[in-house]
Amino acid sequence: MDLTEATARVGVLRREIADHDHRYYALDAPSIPDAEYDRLMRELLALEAQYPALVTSDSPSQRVGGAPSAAFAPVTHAVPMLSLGNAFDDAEVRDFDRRVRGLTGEREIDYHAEPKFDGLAISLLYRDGVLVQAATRGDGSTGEDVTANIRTIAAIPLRLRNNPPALLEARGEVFMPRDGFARLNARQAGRGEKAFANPRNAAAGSLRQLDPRITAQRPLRFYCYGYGRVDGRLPDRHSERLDLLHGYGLPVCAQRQRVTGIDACVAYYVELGRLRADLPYEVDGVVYKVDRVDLQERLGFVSRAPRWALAHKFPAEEAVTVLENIEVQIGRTGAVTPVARLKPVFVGGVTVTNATLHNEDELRRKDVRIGDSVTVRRAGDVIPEVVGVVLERRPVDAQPFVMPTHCPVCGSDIVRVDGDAVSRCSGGLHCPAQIKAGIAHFANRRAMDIDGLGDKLIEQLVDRGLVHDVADLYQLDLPTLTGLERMAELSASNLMAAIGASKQTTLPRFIFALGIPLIGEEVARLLSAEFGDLETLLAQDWAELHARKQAIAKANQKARKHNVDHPERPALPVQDLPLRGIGPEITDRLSDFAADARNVEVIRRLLAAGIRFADNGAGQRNADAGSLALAGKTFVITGTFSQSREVITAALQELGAKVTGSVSKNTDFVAVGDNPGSKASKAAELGVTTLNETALLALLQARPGSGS
Ligand code: 5U1
Repeated sequence: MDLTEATARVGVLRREIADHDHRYYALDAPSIPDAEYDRLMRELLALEAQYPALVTSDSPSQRVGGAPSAAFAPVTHAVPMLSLGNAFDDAEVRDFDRRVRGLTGEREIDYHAEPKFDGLAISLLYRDGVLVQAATRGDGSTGEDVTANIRTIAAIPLRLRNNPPALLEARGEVFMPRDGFARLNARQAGRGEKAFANPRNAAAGSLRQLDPRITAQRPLRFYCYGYGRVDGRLPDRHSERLDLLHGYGLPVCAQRQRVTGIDACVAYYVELGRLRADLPYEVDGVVYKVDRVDLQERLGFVSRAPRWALAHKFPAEEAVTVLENIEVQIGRTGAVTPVARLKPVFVGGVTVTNATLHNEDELRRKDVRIGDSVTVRRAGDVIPEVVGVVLERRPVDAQPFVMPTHCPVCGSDIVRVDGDAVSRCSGGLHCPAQIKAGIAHFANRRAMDIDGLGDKLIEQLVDRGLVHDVADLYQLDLPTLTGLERMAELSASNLMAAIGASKQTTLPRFIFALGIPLIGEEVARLLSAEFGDLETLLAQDWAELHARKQAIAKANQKARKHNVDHPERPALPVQDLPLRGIGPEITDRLSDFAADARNVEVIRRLLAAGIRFADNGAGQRNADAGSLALAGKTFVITGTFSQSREVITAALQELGAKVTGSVSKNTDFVAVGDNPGSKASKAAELGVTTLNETALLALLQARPGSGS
């Protein structure tokens, strides 16, 4: 291609890439697959490498980040960047509305309600539609020039569209979405670098990099929520002004809403609070703005905050408190989880007194000691966790934790088998803690779904000797239940109905409910699809099956070699490789389970109680699978780890991840152990995030309920 053709082609590619960025980030409506986008970008990069004179500063190729600088230059804001007054309850919100109505003389106010993103305020200056300067808020009058870093954020257009005014200063928030934050921290751990405490810190740290090439690798996003200087006429309402900015190509959050009156504001707040944990990014509240700009102008400002806007804050998701003690909890498979007993602290909307420390290694890594001040996090419905220690507040007599040698519930030895990430109580079904946890797992929403059978009730049922195993649940009657503490007649009959309803289930749910180690929901689905019914599954001769599997794999390998050598007469592959995705560790656990007469007897009693399977669930995805921590993520495993590949696969699948055999652009993570194969280099080539063993375990253990 000669220079003239290359110039034309580069122009086309830049427009196409900018269009796709706009569709993806501003319209939330991508129109091509990632691989096709990457192909366009690679073509542009190749042409620019061939003809360096064609490189321009607004080329999408320049998002990779330029040379590092020594410092950030100060930038004076022509229009000060204001802060917001806060409200923490409804009464303060209603006071605000009363003030607004009083000062404007309006009977009712139209507000614009928006999520308050937990990131960093940024000003973007566009001249003739081209991004020329980006600055942080700083003290509101003077910020720092972060143009080089901001230019690396693909969500921020380098050039506006649709005839923007000659000068336009857009304002908004740069933030890091939750999934990108998790990936970044896994990568940090993999490199032995410090993890970021939360997405806000990660976003701030990423923007304050002197080397834009580092910022370029950070998954930052941007939403525009306002403006500073704008030459030219603007609509009369804030909501319409944001529509206009959106039309110029700036991403504006779709969750915003124009509402009338303060009751509608509060309803918006309640609804966003409900959605909060499921949003792809963190929000710390809602911002209400008077929508009519003439009223905004009449209201003006007081001490650097507008009288026409208010931040209605959500309860904080993190708080600092004192860790008063560390005790251990025993899970259904005997896993010992250290639990922090905390000085009560209000966090994430509830008072928290306990938080998980995950396991002994995690506790050591964070160097948590009794007496420390710790940061506790509770987001959404997840189990509160200790995020880290506030070292500056460590008292001199802070005590390191010593792992008990015996189970605090049944007195059996606590053992840690080589290669196991956790210590376990060796008491098995003699340990009441394991029995209770097993029953709670059985009753879980994703297993037999027995509504109303909570931990306190299970505790009473086991401690009073009314239930020894899960089959006993189906022998309970109404008089027994009403005789329990805090059990009214209505709750008892509801529970009886829930137990009755649980008898009609599916085979995957039932297999999962049995709580066999390593058998998560995904493996349970594979097993039911493979074997079709429980009897066949339990009657398997696993050793024979493995031998068959190996023989088939060998025959197929031979056939592949034959096909290469003799393409003219290819051999047919041996079909029907049994036990796909299920290897010897899982089947060992299954055969151990099936070999234990007590388990067979429990199953017999469960079936005798009337448990029936509607279908084998083959090909059916669990309705709740999407809510799992790694749902939708694809992993590839290469190399050797301290735990077998199968154990790792099962743990990933239990969190909703898919584990595949080859690396592609669609792979989210490649777990790289010792002596990795070509998959590791393929990951590097495609820019897929890699995780070493520490990072992988951190990812698995950061999830409540994993590893137990
Ligand atoms: N969504 C949103 N966040 N936020 C932060 N809007 C918004 N507006 C702000 C700030 C500081 O300030 C203007 C009201 C001045």
